[in-house]
Amino acid sequence: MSAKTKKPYYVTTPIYYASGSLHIGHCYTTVCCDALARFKRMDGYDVYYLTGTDEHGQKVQRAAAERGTSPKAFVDGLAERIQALWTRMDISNDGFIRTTDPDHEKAVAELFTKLYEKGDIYKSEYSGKYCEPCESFWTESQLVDGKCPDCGREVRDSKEECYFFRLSKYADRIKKLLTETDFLQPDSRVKEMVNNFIDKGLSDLAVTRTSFDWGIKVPFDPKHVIYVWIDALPNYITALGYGGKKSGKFKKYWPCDMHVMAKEIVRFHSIVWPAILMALDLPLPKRVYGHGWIMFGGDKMSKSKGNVVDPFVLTDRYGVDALRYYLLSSVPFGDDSNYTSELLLSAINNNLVNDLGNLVRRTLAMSRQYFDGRVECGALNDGDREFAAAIDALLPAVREDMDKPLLGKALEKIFGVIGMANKYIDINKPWELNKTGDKDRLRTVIYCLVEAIRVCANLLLPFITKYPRRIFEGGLGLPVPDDFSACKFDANRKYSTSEIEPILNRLDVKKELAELAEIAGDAADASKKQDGYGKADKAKKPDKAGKANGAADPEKAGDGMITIDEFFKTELCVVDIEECVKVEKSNKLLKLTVFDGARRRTIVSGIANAYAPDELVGTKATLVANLKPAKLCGITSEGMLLCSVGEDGVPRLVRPTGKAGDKIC
Ligand code: ME8
Repeated sequence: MSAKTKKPYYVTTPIYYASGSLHIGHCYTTVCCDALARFKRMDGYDVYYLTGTDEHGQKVQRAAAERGTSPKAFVDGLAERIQALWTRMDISNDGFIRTTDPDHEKAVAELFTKLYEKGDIYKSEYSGKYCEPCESFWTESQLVDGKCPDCGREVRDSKEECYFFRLSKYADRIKKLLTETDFLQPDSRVKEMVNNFIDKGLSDLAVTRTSFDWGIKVPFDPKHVIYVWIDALPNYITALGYGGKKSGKFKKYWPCDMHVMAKEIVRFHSIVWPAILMALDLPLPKRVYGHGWIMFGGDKMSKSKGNVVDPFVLTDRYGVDALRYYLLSSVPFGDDSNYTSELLLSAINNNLVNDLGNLVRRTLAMSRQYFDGRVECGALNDGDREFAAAIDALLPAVREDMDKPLLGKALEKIFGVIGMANKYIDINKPWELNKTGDKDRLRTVIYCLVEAIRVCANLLLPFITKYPRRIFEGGLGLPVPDDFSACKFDANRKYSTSEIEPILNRLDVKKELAELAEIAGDAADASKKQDGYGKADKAKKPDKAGKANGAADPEKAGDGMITIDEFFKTELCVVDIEECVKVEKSNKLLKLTVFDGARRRTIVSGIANAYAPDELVGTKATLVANLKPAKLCGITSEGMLLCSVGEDGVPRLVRPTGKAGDKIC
């Protein structure tokens, strides 16, 4: 189908606050949307998948000030880290919006003026309860036990002149939208919104602040800054070019098919956002989906509470497929669920290694051993036909789950057929067929297994991105399909298979738990430092068993300190910079060739604001030599150059003396 005739499908994640490192909670939403986007693309839709960063507001301004850096330099660094995370997680987003993008800022300022001129925004005075971390005003009746209903923290009295959005005007239309259509899913969220907010009376919403200035200024009253939600929510249309000269994407993809977020911001997406769109006379999104939280030791995993799990660490150890699989299969879409290392390891060992990995390993090994990899189909018996029918039924069943969207259920169905294939081996006992010399039957049995693997790997492509590709290219000798057109049992193929690297080797759970617990203690300390608010909840920090109740062992890594042994794991050395060029499409990155006394390495470093490439050639720098290679802007960087960051937020090289290769300690 050509792009012109394909049906558009637009899916979004929330734009994440650029205020600290993201954790597996954010990965959850982004991976779920990615699976949806990949599935829809392969299912014949013209997909636009948007994610991005929410970069204005008091929190960001304060965090930047605490680091002695400008808000812009601060958010630039975080946006880069967040994009690196999405590259790591194989996220196939088509757009990445930052609320500091000039086009977004301009469109929001114009949209604000439009609403003001229409009378839907007016100036008045606000007095109420203010939750600083959430940047939300609340009425007394909305508080839960006198605390912020979203995050449970203390609120303070606050009074301020500000502009209001006339949310109350849209209350009836919003109630109808929520109760008479399937706009908001799952259904449990509708009740929450109607009972907790709409039926209590929708007040007009304060949409500007004068207490800080890191944000989009009200064009006709610049002492006011447009408050976070009316700046953030329109990202879903400004990213498509709404309000700008190039609005082709807006015409094509709006209204959005699926806004996905966790439950704490469903209120903004299902009440405030449709009201803004109604005021702008724009079509409403088709679906808002509020999933549950990943909890950690019974508490919501959050940047500001410090109980985070670092997705870089988990993917370094187990690979991207494992984390994606865990998130998509073990967290029921819609409900809360607890993260534990045990659950992650059991998903890896039981489902990926045992069920999927073993099926592929055994089948490819038998195919090689009995037929030198060449298998074709012979006469099918009743059992084979039943197996083939289950394979044929898979795509429609998975499609139905993806439309709901129930991603875990869809994966369960694919693993159902994988389980069936493992049973098919046990029932048909190929080793006995080999012994008795029934080669025709043996060939057909192996063929049916290869077919099951092919169809399951095809359907797994949206969910886990690496191993199914290896199955196609390495195992089955086939190109990786970009659609589902061949997702049915086909008796007419001629295979030439090869054995492939396993998805993962079986993990020693005890050993992994011990090592993860150690890392979790260190990571929590590090993320607390990065967060910078000094508000990390110590009592909830992961302890050495990965649970949320213990203090770290002072001998090891307590209170942000590391031991001398840990420090000595870092290898630092002097390098000569031999070549240096700017990285295209990046304002900050330089690509350097450095000599470390033994070999030349490519290093990508965010120092373009401090140096012209030419002035670095022939000078020395300090290299972190044993850092795992990482991709930045598509270039693999084989180490990192140490920098000091001054008050202007610009990193400058730490210059050593000595010759290339000299150790620094
Ligand atoms: O709220 N479990 O940004 P944010 C599941 N900028 N999902 C989680 C999670 C957890 N423990 N923690 C985070 C904001 N998430 C605003 C959004 S949109 C116009 C503006 C995911 O950085 C989940 O999707 O706090 C949640 O809604 C989002 O991250 C909150 O991200």
